[in-house]
Amino acid sequence: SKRKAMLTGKLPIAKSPCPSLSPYLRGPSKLTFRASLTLEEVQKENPSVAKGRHSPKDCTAQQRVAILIPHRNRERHLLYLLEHLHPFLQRQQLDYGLYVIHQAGSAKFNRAKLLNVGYLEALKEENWDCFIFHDVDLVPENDFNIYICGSQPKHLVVGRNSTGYRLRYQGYFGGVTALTREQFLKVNGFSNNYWGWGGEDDDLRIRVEMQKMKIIRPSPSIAKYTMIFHTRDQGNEANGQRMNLLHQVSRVWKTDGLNSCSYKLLSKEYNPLYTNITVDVGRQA
Ligand code: UD2
Ligand code: MN
Repeated sequence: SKRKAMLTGKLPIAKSPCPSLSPYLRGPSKLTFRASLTLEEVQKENPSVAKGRHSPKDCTAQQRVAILIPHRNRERHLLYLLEHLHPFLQRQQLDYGLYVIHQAGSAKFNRAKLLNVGYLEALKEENWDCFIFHDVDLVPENDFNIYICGSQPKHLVVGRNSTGYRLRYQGYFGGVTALTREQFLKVNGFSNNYWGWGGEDDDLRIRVEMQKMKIIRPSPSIAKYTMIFHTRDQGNEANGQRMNLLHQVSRVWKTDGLNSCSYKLLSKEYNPLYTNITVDVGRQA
């Protein structure tokens, strides 16, 4: 192909690494969510995204980043997230892929297990360096909040509109987090045993701390999100077991996680703006 390139006069030019700070960043933005928005419109606005993936044209990104979004019955939120996240990630000059992990059926929702599935399935396609575990309803407000991984696990949501942009509590690790492939493997991923709302994020924090890793956060002025308004979903009622489970982390983490994540893959669809993985994660024993 080198020969062919010479014949056609197009010399293959080695891309240089992307700059440490993208020149396309804009800073804070006021987000809007238009009721009449359609998927077709968002697709039109992102012609260079295919199968949910995109990489910078004229430089080589430092990391390959997979964005994993747990999902069921939040189509509207997903649409708004796609609308805002794709241009945001492109302005950051990332080499990224977006995965939606959709829980089939009506059993209790299991956010953590869906994210384990996302990690395992995404790695079958590409050796991603970095994973962003991302709620469907959180839209980043400032593109200086860079979606790449660091030497320590990162928590990217310091504040959001609904909590006055303050950290909810010390050690809070919910919403959007960034761990390298190795960091996530080291903690054996999330627990698979949190059915319904709450606790799974604290469980991951405990796993991270047990490995003597330290959670880092961007500055509060940057790590800001808008959470699209919602009430508690049907099928995601608060998990009454969560305190008990949190007391057992140090005992069970080695055998409850990525290495014990069993599921039935029902379908994998390549949409223009994301890969959709529909999975049967079972139900609470
Ligand atoms: C908080 C955390 C979230 C998680 C949750 C407890 C923040 C900003 N987020 O979110 O990360 O720890 O508490 O489990 O603190 N989902 C669906 N369909 C459903 C139910 C949930 O798609 O029927 C997904 C969706 O991606 C959603 C996420 O799960 O954003 C978390 O659920 P939530 O938004 O109802 O919980 P919330 O806002 O309290
Ligand atoms: Mn939410």
